[in-house]
Amino acid sequence: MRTFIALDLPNELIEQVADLSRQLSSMVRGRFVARSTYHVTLAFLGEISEAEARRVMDVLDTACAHAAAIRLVPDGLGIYGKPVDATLLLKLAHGRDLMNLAMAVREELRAQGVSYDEKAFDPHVTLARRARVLPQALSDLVFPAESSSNSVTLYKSELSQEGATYKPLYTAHLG
Ligand code: 3AM
Repeated sequence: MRTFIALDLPNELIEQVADLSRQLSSMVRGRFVARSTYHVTLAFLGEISEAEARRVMDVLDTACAHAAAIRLVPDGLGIYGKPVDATLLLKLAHGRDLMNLAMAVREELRAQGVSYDEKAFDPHVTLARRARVLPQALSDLVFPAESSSNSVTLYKSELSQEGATYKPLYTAHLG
């Protein structure tokens, strides 16, 4: 199964990100993602076996055992890729607790021998894919307020013609 580990967004932040997304959708062409899929990826694992998935559940328990709720502080828009065909992101500030949690999850994955994509952690919420982003077209945006996440989830990602659907397999609570 194709999997990743992500911080979940609290409802008030989901509402505000959806509102930002609505504002952007009148300024940017692209495939805006469904609000039900908003998350902050901490580690992308790719294909793992059932046995590895069970070890990842232990990873979440260990990494989250002593962690408090994590502050999520919006920090403007960003893109991956070329502006004419980009992934459009809500960037998040690199707060100490957030960075430490991602590091703890990744360290624990290594300790359990589960491999993951080792690109540096860059906290964000994906808003749209295949987006054509012309910065001069963006104006007067209302950004989400800071908020806190209380849980980390192992997700299974199923790809189809309509895009990816994410199914929670296991959640560990923070705080
Ligand atoms: O948090 P976001 O939406 O940026 O881009 C994919 C998504 O991240 C990322 O994993 C999350 C759930 O699909 N992803 C997909 N394939 C990936 C890969 N090969 C990947 N991240 C790193 N390497």
